Amino acid sequence: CSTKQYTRPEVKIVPEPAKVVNADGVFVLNEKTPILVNEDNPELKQIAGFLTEQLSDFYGLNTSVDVADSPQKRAIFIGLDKSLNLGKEAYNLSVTPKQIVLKASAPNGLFYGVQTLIQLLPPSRQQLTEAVFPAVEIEDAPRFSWRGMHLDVGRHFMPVDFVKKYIDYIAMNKMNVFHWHLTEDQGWRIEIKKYPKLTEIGSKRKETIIGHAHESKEYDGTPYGGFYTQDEIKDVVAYAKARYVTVVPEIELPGHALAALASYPELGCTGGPYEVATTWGVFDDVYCAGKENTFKFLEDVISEVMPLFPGEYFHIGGDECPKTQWKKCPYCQARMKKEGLKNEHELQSYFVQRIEKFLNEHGKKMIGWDEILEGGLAPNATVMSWRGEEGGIAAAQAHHDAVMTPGNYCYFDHYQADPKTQPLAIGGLTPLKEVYEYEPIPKELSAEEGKYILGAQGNVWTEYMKTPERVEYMVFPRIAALAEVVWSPKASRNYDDFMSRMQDEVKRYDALGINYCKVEFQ
Ligand code: NAG
Repeated sequence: CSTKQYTRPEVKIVPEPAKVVNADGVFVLNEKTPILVNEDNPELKQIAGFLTEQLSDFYGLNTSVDVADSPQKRAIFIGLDKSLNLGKEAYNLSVTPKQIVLKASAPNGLFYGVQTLIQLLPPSRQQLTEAVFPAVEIEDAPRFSWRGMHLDVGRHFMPVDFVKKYIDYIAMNKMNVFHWHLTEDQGWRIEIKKYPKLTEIGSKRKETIIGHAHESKEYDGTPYGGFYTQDEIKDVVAYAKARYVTVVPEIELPGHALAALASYPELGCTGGPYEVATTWGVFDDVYCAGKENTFKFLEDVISEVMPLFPGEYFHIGGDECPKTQWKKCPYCQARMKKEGLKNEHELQSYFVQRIEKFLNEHGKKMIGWDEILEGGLAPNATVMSWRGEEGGIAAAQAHHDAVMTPGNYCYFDHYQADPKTQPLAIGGLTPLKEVYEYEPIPKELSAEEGKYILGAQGNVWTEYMKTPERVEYMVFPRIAALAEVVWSPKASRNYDDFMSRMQDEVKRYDALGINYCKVEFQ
């Protein structure tokens, strides 16, 4: 059998690693090949487990994980090596005909190395007695630290099983943030024990608009609802942690709050009654900025939410808060007078700064949509720039961190091809190539200011995505383009090369049963 000839498979990794040096030959794995970790600890074994799982699930190859101090011949060695001094998410991978050695200074890097190893194998499911890895030397590390995907579960609720799949998708693209948009006008989706009506009332709407909200007057007459218990949230957060994904919760304030107001009408300026929204858009009724009760409520809610999410960031929304009610509200006007606030933008800023202070006191960093710049930015806030890049530019110039999510490039609720050929979406047009060509550091910024850009994120608003299948369709393959934008070196960006690697990646989507948009792959 030593004379057996193997063809070396091509290396096609998405996102493209920082440095790839191809070599001759292959490493051949069979069921006897040891998969070794250098420490007898559950975390390393779990990381190796993602490889053994893939081997058995895709190719029917049953391998097992053992412990060994150093690399060995005819084995895959996964070694944590702090003395390497690599960045937390970096890894070095060496595949030679003799052995495979994966090393990193932190488990995060090893996890990404395993993702790369998986991509060296055939993209389709097939029964194998041997798996063939191409010989290659890879040194890899991400360009940005915030590589995010957002999911709006307010407009349409997504079941826990799918949320976990979504986290898998984030991880396989070497992304590391899941921004979970948990509250909306159309539904409050997280159990809060102190305020049970938030889910009893706020998680349900009596019906939903049919078709496009701009032109339709027709409703489906069907009650709709759903929420996550705190136990489910913990389960999802643990699932994400094992995949090196940080979950950033978003509790929206002061706007997009109708579901909360329907549950506790005293939190609005007029006292209601309010109804959980049944159509999409921006609504005038928002939290009252004058009443102390509003702050008491929000601090209570935040106090319950914070311990569920161990990550350092807490997203407070902050977008699209009409000032209509505040202008008429005696409580809001009294607050403005007392605090010496010149206008309602400053009142919003007061609101957000109070919440930031509370979060900071509890060890959390606040992040919000770029409207939090209006009326004065909270002292430590990170800005998520969605109305173009201006918010991110302003934040970075003021030496605040920013995450770029400009609509033109990062809104995956936009059409990805000619709308006439596509199922109904909100509007816009953001084809795969456009996402790929996005540059997160705006040219307006100096090199120093550019350092405040933490990364970028794809946003998935679900007004027009009722099911997980639709979410997948809007997300794939655009997530791969964004992953490369935030992971790979700027200089290696090349759309044709990306598309040639994607030919294999979409086979992987097929094997995983992912419902992706095929327009670029026919
Ligand atoms: C904006 C809203 C969002 C909506 C989306 C649709 C942000 C920060 N706010 O109008 O609630 O679902 O765009 O593209 O995006």
